[in-house]
Amino acid sequence: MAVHSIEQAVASSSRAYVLPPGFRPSYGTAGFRAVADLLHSTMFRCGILMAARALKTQQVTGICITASHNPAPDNGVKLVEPSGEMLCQDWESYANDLATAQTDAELAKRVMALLAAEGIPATGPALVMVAHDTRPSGPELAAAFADGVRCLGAQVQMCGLLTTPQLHWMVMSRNLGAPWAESDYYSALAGAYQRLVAGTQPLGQPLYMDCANGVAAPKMAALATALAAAGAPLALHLLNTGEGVLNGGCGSDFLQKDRQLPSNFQGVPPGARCCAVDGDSDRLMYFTPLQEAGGRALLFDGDRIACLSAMLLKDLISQLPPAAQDVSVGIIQTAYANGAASRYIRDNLGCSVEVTPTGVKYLHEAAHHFDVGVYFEANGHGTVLFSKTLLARLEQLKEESRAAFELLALAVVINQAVGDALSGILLVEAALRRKGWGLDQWAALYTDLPSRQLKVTVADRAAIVTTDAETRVSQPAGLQAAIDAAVAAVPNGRSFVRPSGTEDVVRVYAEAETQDAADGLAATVARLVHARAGGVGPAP
Ligand code: G16
Repeated sequence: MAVHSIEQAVASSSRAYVLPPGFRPSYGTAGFRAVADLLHSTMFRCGILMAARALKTQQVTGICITASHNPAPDNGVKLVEPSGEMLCQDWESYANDLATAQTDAELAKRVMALLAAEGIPATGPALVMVAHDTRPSGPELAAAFADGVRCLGAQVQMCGLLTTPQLHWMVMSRNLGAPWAESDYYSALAGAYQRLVAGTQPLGQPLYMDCANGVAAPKMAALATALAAAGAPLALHLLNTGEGVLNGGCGSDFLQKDRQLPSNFQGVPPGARCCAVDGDSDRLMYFTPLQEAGGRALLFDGDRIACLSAMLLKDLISQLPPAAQDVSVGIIQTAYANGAASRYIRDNLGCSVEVTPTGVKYLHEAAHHFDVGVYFEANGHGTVLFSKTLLARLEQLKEESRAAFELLALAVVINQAVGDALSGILLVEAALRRKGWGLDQWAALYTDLPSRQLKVTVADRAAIVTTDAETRVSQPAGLQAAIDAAVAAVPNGRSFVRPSGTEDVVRVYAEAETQDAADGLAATVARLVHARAGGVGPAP
């Protein structure tokens, strides 16, 4: 397409997608997110951006339209690089530039500036894959996105309903020249799981899965069919499959924040193996109903999944031929990692630990520093990344070493593009089966320090600026000193605050020796944020 016709196409198509007055989208922890009604212009502009990215890289790119753990009326974008990872951070500023252009003409100028700055050819084959979660606004927003893609003369493939990690996996596989259809996803995971659990005993009880009333329900059912066909059936009870509100009183975020059983789990027996995912199925949390009254749950969060994964890896690596055992294993966490988990990793697993800011884009990047990078946020986002060098070494060894063969299977079971709750379930199930463990043994690794998370609404959450992987506040002045004083008053206390990148709130985290002390510290720090960072409404 000629340069002037691109400018015209953008300016003219953009008229159908007006930026709502006063709406200033900002690329956050995982992309743009807002109430769905505000997002048509953002979607259209993201379509232009991802077409440009496809033209620049000469590879397929993608988008999943989802607001993940947010309430059902919200929506958002997760933008997919050709590698299957999240949009490269260098391009986030272009995303903001396009999303915030005030007029059609200004948008067209910014698009032309992007194309010029990146040396992107005005013509060329380019394809963008589009999927969405179960939110009712998904198909309409996907159509707006597609209009943006077409402005640059690129093609769109509408993939319909998918989990976010499925779309990431499909983009990655397609660009690698590997089978990439949704059915290939199920058969690849199921076949690799079968290889990993061959010769081990099934866990004996069904897994109760909270599907958050989202996309995970039909997709896990399809994966279960593939597992049965591969000869490794998984006994499953799917709950919250879409009859209720998306993420409403259910799902991994509800469970992590409230530690209460999700809706419809009240009849599940105490001690049963349960798991929960979020609205787009990229977070995973295991849990079990506690005996005590009150519907409380014992959580097996991302930290604990990271420990279990690292143990499985270490076991397998120790069974490689001695000359091949020199494999670096790193664990990547954020400040939300429970202090007990960090201590357990340091003292017992002998793995390197790196801490990054919140956001899988940061953890994923750090995971590349190791032959195997295990990254999980406490909220259940994560995966295990194998370096290309290690995979090549394992390929050479797989005929002579059963452990090499099984490590290769593990690298297929666990999504190499991005954190994936469905593949994470297979990872956990395989690790427990191979150890012959129930939840009791998994729980006994360490005891979590009591913790509490709160949200504070402020006039402008950007007023809070953090440093040191979000563990310290540099602005507003004086807030960190006040938090330090509050923490010093609590034995073994720890607390930090940070602006959310997905919701319009400031998040508060506190940890201490007792639940009362953690609750008290979180409340104190929340009040400090409210008082010193422009709190809205009554003080917490
Ligand atoms: C997204 C990100 C995660 C992050 C979470 C919470 O998750 O992908 O890496 O942990 O947001 O971020 P924040 O605390 O900034 O709101 P999801 O599941 O909502 O896509």
